[in-house]
Amino acid sequence: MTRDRRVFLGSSLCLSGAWLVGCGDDGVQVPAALGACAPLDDSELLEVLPFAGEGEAPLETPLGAGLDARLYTDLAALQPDEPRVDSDRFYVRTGYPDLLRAPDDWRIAVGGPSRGPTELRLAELAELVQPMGAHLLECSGNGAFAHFGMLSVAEWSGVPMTEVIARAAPAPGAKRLLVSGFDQHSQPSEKSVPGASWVFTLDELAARGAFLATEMNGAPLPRDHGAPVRLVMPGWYGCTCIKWVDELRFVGDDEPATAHMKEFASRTHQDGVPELARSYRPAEIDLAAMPVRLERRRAGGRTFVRLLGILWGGQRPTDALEIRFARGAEPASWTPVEVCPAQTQNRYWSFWWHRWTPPAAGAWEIRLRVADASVRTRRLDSGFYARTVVV
Ligand SMILES: Nc1nc2c(c(=O)[nH]1)N[C@H]1C(S)=C(S)[C@@H](COP(=O)(O)O)O[C@H]1N2
Ligand SMILES: [Mo]
Repeated sequence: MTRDRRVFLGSSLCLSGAWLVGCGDDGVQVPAALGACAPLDDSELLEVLPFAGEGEAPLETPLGAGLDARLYTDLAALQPDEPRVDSDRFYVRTGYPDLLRAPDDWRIAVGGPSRGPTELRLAELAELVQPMGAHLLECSGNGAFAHFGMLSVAEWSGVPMTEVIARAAPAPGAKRLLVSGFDQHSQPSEKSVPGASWVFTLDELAARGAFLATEMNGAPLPRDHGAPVRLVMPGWYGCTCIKWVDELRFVGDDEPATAHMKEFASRTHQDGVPELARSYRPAEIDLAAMPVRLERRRAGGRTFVRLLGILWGGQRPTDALEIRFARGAEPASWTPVEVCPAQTQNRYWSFWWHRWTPPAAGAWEIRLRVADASVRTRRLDSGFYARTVVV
């Protein structure tokens, strides 16, 4: 792990000496005085403990091609003072389509009942590009096989969908928009159906602050992340964040679900595979948390485990995070986890530390929960993000 990602500091970042002061709504809050939260004990690092039973997938290594291309972010390398992941470590799901010959003058076709143009030139949208802040993307197909590395945060610039839609000038009463991206690859996929498009309501796009991104971490969008233009739908799974966007179409209430929506129906927690787009629930990422790095440390002759973890997803911040360490079927209890600095946003992850002294040797399953029944945590509740360590 290098500290390369620090090169971003001071550019578009909003740094401040105090936790939550001096940042606009969209700024990245990097606590300059993280020491007030960081565990400043003078313990000695003995080893970084691996998570058990998560497979052998190599991290931060490009794998496969086309629709099967993957790169898994190494979450154990995260540093709490830098929420963003370098663009070349940001997870990839589907690589740049080898059949895409992107013209310099990229155009997005506009269809459906509209009073406006039949296409939007990216060049004309360029004047509307603005900083959009840090947002997290997670693949709905994330999992232990990838050490949960289909989850990353970047700082984005782009054009708010509300402004794009205004330019596209839909006929009055338009309610839904189909967003499609180029998705033709010469390599047949073993796992995925080609064709990437999702139907959103205009209200959802506006309420979530969706935008067409053209820049990531202060540079033009990298090829594998959708160059020259992709959708970012804050708070929704990555499968809705269409890359290489080449079509916007205003559609009616009876628009069928796309093949892409059907492919991702179960992973976005739909009931079955609905036939109509309007039957799909918002593909929201529920609040979730997991440890990302386990360090065995020693202080004053005693050893303990320090956990670094993340908290992400959900609609509003929580202060009700709890952790449980369970061995086999033995009874286990929940303990509060302090998120420090306190969670203030759900657009990207927050960090937490926890100190744990294993009471006995064995395989311990680590789970988190939110002790607040008003917060939906479907994946946490199902044990999806449970991780195991052998001590
Ligand atoms: N055109 C296109 N867009 C796409 C996909 C795709 O296969 N084709 N995959 C989606 C999925 S499943 C995810 S998780 C995100 C991944 O974005 P990233 O590779 O930039 O992390 O892109 C989405 N956009
Ligand atoms: Mo995904």
